[in-house]
This record gives sequence, C-alpha cells and structure tokens, in this order.
Amino acid sequence: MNPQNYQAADYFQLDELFSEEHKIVRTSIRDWVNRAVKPIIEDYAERAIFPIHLIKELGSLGAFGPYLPEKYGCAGLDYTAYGIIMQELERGDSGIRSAASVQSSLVMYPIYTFGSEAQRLKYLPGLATGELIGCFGLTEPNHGSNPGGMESRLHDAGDHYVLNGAKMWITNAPVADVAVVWAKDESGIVRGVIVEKGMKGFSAPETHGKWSLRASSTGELVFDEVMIPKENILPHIKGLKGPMMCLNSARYGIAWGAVGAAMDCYDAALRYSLERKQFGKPIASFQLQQKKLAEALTEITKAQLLVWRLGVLQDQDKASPAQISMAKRNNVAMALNVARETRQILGAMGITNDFPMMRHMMNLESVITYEGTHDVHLLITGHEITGIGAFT
Ligand code: TGC
Ligand code: FAD
Repeated sequence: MNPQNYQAADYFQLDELFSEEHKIVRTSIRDWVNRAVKPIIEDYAERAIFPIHLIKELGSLGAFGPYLPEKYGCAGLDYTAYGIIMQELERGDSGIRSAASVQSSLVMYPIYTFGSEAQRLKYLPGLATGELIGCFGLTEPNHGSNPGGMESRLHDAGDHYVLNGAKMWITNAPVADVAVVWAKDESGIVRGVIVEKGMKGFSAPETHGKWSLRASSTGELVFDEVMIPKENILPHIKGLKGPMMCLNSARYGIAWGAVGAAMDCYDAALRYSLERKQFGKPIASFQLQQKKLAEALTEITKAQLLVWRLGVLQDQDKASPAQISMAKRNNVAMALNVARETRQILGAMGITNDFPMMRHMMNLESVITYEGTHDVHLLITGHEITGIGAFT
C-alpha cells in the first residue's frame, strides 16, 4: 500500500489538544517513516535483519532521549512529544520503536538520572546522534518477570569492579556500543554499571529464530570476569527501583507506540475494504466488516485518549507506575486485537507482506511480553487497588 495515502485516525479530534510543536514533531517523524521505514520494512523483517542504517537518521530526527536537555545534545521536548514519536515509529514497525525506546528510556534516561556529570557528558551526546548504540540488561535466563532474583554479580576488587553473569533477550545487544547492566553487589544490592563493547570477557551473541520483532536485533549479554572501571558505576542509584524507574519511562512510550501499530492496521483495512468488491459490492458495505472497523476505531480512540491523558500527567510528573502499567497493558492488547481483526478483513491478502497486519501482529506478541507481561501488569493494578501483592 502506498504509505503516502495513510490517514491517521483521530475520531475525537485529539489534534486540538496537541501543541504546534507536537504537530511539527509528529509530521517530521511520520514523513520519515513513510519515506525511510515503510518501503523497506517488510523486506528486513522477512530476512530478520535490523536496518541499522536507520539509527543515525533517527538521531538526526531527535528521536533519541527527546525529553532530555539540549545541553547533552537532546531535543529538550516534553513527554507528550516522546509519546507521539513512539506512536509514529511503531506505525512503521515495533522493532524500530524498540530501538528508540531502549536508547531513550533504558540507556540515556538512567545515564542522565543516575549518572555522574562525567558519564552524562561522555555518553549522552553520542547516544543522541546515534553514533553510539545502547542496550539495557535486566532479564536473565532464570529471572524474567522476577528481576529481583537476578544472579549477575558485581564484586569490588579495589581499584575496579568485576562483573559475572548473563542477560538474555536483550534488544540491540549484538549491535550495542554500551550496555547499562544491572547486577547485585556483595551485599545483594542491585547496582547499575555501564559496560562497553570490547571489554575483556564481555560478549553479546545474537538470538536467532524469532517469529516476532524480526527487524530488531536481540541477543544475550555474557560477562566472564569483566573488569569494570570504578567510574562506570551509576553513582546515584541503589536497589531494584533503579531499573524499574527506567521501565516506567519505556512502558509509557510503549503505551503510545502500540496505538501507532493499531492505527496502521485500521487505516490499511479501511482502505482495502472500500476498494475490494465481493458479491458486486465493496466489502466495506457488509455489516460484519463494518462491525470490525467500527470496533477497531472505538478501541483505538479510547487508547488514544488514555495516552493523551497519561502524557499530561507524565509532563506534570504525576503519572504513577500503576497508571503506566494499565495503559501499557490495555493498549498493547488492544493493538494485538486490532491487528488480528483487521487482518481478517483482507481475507487471504491479509497474510501477505503487501499489507502490515501480520508483521504488526507478530511484533505485538513480543510487545505484550516485554517490559512486563500482560499478566504482570494486571497484578500491578491489582496490587495498587487492594494494597496486597499477588506476585508470590
Ligand atoms: P517490589 O518489592 O515490588 O519492588 C522492589 C523495589 O522496586 C520499587 N519499584 C518501583 N519503583 C519505581 N517504579 C516502579 N514501576 C517500581 N516497581 C517496583 C519498589 O518500590 C521497591 O523499592 P524499595 O526502595 O522499597 O526497595 O519488587 P518485586 O520483586 O516484588 O517485583 C515486582 C514486579 C513483578 C512488579 C516487577 O519486578 C516487574 O515489573 N516485573 C516485570 C519485569 C520487567 O518488566 N522486565 C522488563 C525488562 S526490560 C525489557 O523488557 C525491555 S524490552 C525493550 C524494547 O525492546 O522495547
Ligand atoms: P517468565 O517470567 O518466565 O513468565 C512466563 C509466564 O509466566 C508469563 O505468562 C508470565 O506472565 C507468567 N508469570 C510470571 N510470574 C507470574 C506471577 N507472579 N503470577 C502470574 N503469572 C506469572 N529484557 C531486558 O532486560 N532488556 C531488553 O532489552 C529486553 N528486550 C526484549 C526483547 C524481546 C523481543 C523479548 C521477547 C523480550 C525482551 N526482554 C528484555 C525480556 C522481557 O522483559 C521478558 O521476556 C519479560 O519480562 C518476561 O520474562 P520471561 O520471558 O522470563 O517470562
């Protein structure tokens, strides 16, 4: 389908609620997605290759750490603008949004929030332009939903630390220059360290065989007696709340991003249904197809309103982690459902790479799993409502 004909659903006139700056950001990312992502993404996804050449373009668009200060080479925008960027990128592909989420919320955010001024100045400008690629290591082979059980260890060896352990399912790991890694010290306290590519004993093998996020690079992080200079520890954070605060920012972006994937599916299905004829009429004239379209638009609209309000709260520093969990959970499940239902509107054509639904659908199976599974986010809401944790 010609991406230039894309019509973004805006049934409740949300446009009126966005500033001129938000609209300028949206137009620039949307145009770039039409020009640079849409024409190539099916091919990269089919070949399971990460289009790494897009990273520096994303940097020049200001898509990395957009809410961080200009002093560090970032755009100095608000969180609503960050959400809009994620929405437009995920209309292109969840893997492209993933790369930007990880770089922004999971690498630049902790370096900015928990790092020393020397660390900020060393890493943030390169990460902002895409000269450097970052990744975030929290999940381990034996600890996914329960990161507090992590086995990676950081040992103080006097003039340096020694890192041992392994991380798994790490977005960008095989292509990353820097990794923000979480490990426990001798007292069992979670600490964050910046590990650089090339450090002796550090490797990042790629994970193959994914049917989801095929245009994203995923891998392991393996640490075998890696010597970490003392200046690479993040000095201003101790405990699991460090990585969890990063996740709040990333989950916020995913809540917006998933809406973009759903909007793409809806737009493709609406256009197809008006052109495709059966029984002498456009299939859009059949009540059952209208039901699918009307329900998709209703759910997209509700999700758009949810993230718009979440953006306002986040910009006022009032969004709670549980509100972010609710939005991430609702919007990703919504997008997955919209991808499945709209694919059906296309009949057999819906399974091909001429249309985006199957790719979005497969991608969203990762999105509903990472950054906290669908079930874990429900438990976070349950905990918030009742005051009783039901994780164990
Ligand atoms: P719990 O005892 O509840 O908390 C431990 C400490 O952490 C604090 N905390 C938070 N702080 C800020 N924001 C949050 N969202 C927080 N959640 C917890 C908490 O206050 C406490 O602090 P303190 O000072 O009292 O010690 O922790 P728990 O061990 O019971 O676990 C709770 C649970 C299950 C909710 C949590 O661990 C969880 O969310 N699990 C899901 C794991 C997850 O989301 N992993 C994501 C890995 S990264 C990823 O997937 C990247 S994909 C990137 C891409 O490609 O886009
Ligand atoms: P498990 O924790 O083993 O869960 C399996 C099932 O059990 C799930 O259905 C879960 O909901 C359920 N379950 C677990 N605990 C409970 C409970 N208490 N109550 C009820 N049900 C429960 N991690 C990173 O650190 N960095 C990354 O960059 C990153 N990128 C990723 C990219 C991809 C493509 C994928 C797929 C994952 C990525 N992850 C990353 C890992 C991701 O965060 C984890 O997969 C996720 O947190 C779930 O952990 P798990 O896969 O080990 O599942």
